[in-house]
Amino acid sequence: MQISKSLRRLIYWELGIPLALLSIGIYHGLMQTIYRSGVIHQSNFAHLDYYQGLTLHGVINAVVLTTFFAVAFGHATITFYLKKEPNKIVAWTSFWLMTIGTGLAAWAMLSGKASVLYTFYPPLKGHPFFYLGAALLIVGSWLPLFDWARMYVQWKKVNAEVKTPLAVLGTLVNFTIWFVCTLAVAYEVLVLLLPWAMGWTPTVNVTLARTLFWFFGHALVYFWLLPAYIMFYTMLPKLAGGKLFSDLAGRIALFLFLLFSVPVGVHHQFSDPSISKGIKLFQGLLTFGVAIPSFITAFTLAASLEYAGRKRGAKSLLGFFGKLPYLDPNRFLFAYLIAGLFLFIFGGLTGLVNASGQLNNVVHNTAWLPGHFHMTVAGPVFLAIIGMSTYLYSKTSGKRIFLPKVNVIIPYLWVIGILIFSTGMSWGGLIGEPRRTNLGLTYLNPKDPLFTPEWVPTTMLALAGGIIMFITGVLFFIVFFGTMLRKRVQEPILELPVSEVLHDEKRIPLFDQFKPWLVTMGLILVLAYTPALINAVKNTGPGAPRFTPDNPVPVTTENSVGKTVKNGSVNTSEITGKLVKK
Ligand code: HEM
Ligand SMILES: [Cu+2]
Repeated sequence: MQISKSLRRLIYWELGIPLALLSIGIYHGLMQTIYRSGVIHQSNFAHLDYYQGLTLHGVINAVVLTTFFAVAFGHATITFYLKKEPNKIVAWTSFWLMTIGTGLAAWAMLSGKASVLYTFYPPLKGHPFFYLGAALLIVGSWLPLFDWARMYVQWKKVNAEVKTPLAVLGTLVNFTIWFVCTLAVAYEVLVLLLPWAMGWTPTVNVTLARTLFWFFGHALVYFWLLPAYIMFYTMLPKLAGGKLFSDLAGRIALFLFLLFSVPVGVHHQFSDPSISKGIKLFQGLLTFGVAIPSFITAFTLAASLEYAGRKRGAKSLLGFFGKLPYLDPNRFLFAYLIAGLFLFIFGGLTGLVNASGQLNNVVHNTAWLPGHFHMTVAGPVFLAIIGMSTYLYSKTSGKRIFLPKVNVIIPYLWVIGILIFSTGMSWGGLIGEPRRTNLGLTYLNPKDPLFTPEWVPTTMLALAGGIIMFITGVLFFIVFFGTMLRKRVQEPILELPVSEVLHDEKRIPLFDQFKPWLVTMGLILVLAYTPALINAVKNTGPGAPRFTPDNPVPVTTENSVGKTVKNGSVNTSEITGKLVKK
């Protein structure tokens, strides 16, 4: 379909800005593997410190890129399926809020004032602009939901008996999850962290902050993932040359995500002492609930691919795998999606280890974790994002892809890089190699008494994988930005691959309306989170003063020195004496 120039521009910027920033993210990815393997024994390189780089890496790759993309892709799917464009004032306001927020946070990180990692746990304190930037990015990403919901209600009035297109359902489910979960992090940032970072409140309740963060943080991973799921259900079967096996399966999976995405965040806090065992067990069980939509998806997609392969002449039981268009430059999106799905098998399996209370003790805070999530967020999520960005850009600009044959092998190179990288990280994790640690300074420095030779092969493997990933990342930039520099040769249009459905079940009202699901979502949330939050408020230890990453002594301001801080919390002046640091 034809779309207005304004919407086209919006989509270009929302894809282009985070992809340009991604160059910083990918650079630091490579650097981390270099520091960690002991190739260098420095705390910083090119004026950027390890933790500053790690913060930039996590925030840009996992938060900025994913959020901008979800919004751009949401505009594209809603416009394409509802055949109507979103309100431009809302869409551009959202864009500017996200961009200004990203700019503020980027300034804080690049100037070294917010090396607090993308989880920004207190008592580490970042510059107030970091928190403000994050809040603006989030609020900006909320706005389109209200406009899309309005468009959907109008569409439904005219099409009451028509099933809501799966992609529209997915986008609305995703942004509903996003809206609900970000309320918690907005509260954390605006009520707990900002006043504390400004020095207005002397201490902060660390457990409460962490609990609110993970209320958001786990749902965040589904917010990353659902755009990829939308592509898997509504595009992959078509790209493979077949049909979606069941439309209803997709609907059920999406609604189950609405129920299970948020009330499981405590599985990131299995080691937090203030939260009681019962809540950990309950949320741990709910976590396994997410396995249901995942298996529904795995079987539905496998059946859809089998159908495609058999249509192309496959005969034997698994012969269909050999008949799929893996290297067709005209269907390069297939390559990105199938490569991501392949990585996701390992991402899912390692995730089951993390989610199991006892096993989690073995891998907690080890390199196993980044080994796992580079096969999820840097796997299917990342590949779907970069593949779809190239696709959407090329269609809506009317430009041909630069180096199409390179484009179609990028996802496979990435898979090779990740598999080597994650093998090194996971193996290292199992023999105690910590995450979030610049190992080259000590553990992988032969001159240091802490030198740990067992971690030489594991970190070297991660380095080898990191180099391949970095080179693949550079190839992607050449293809994407090379395409941008080309001349328009076709009519610019908005077009998405649309899969027909093999079993197009008749409309079941329960699976075509939001209300019952939203109510159930609210109920499970209250059940799962009321006790967790009560624990966090009741079992709070001493409130934590502010620390910066470079100093074991808390930051304190002129006027809090010598004054006793509020009830039960530490007296920062006792610890610091007269030391004053701003
Ligand atoms: C060249 C490609 C990449 C390399 C070599 C790489 C490498 C690494 C390494 C070694 C770590 C762990 C550092 C530590 O814990 O000390 C890490 C963390 C992380 N990476 Fe990557 N990565 C790459 C791409 C990506 C992508 C594409 C994403 C997401 C879309 C991503 C998301 C993350 C996140 C969220 C963390 C955790 C940060 C933290 O612990 O605060 N990475 N990466
Ligand atoms: Cu989680």
